[in-house]
Amino acid sequence: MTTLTLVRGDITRQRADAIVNAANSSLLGGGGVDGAIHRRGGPAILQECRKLRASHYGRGLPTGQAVATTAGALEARWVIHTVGPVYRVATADPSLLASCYRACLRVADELGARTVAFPAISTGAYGWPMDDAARIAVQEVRATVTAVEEVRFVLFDDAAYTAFAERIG
Ligand code: AR6
Repeated sequence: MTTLTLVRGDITRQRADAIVNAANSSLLGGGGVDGAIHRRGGPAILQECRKLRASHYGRGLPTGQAVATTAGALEARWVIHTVGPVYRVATADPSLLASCYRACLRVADELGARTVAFPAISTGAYGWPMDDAARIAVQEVRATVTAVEEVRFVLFDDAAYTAFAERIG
């Protein structure tokens, strides 16, 4: 059974088997969570990302998919990179955001990870409304069959924490 837990904090400070990066399809870094992970984790992460681009993702990692690298200097064994959808009112597709959570848990199972820390994917630069993102995240994790024992949502501010807390109940 998977336990869902919540903490307010910085995902780069988490001790977990795997932490999830809200990346972009280039896998070459960016701002927000992505920037923080690469900064704190060091160059080993980017090095593996470049190799993955060369071997598998020349056209970029598609939205909703996930792939793992080393966690470099972070207190985790792996970083699982996923690409959330950009929120646009008329065309926002919740199934793509749900797919990020499912795909990360599938990769975690392949790795043998038992604890996985997630940020609130797509809710920063990609603009997804927090309440809706929390609903999708909690619903999808609960619906996914996985050997992961703890899914920890790591929320950066009070508003995000409250949104997730209301969904978890
Ligand atoms: N720990 C936990 N949560 C954080 C942290 C942190 N250190 N930093 C920010 N957040 P974002 P996205 C929260 O923008 O919306 C990047 O440039 C933040 O408050 O990191 O999926 C990528 O390269 C927000 O609630 O990810 C992509 O181009 C949430 O994490 C793009 O941004 C996600 O914000 C991805 O955008």
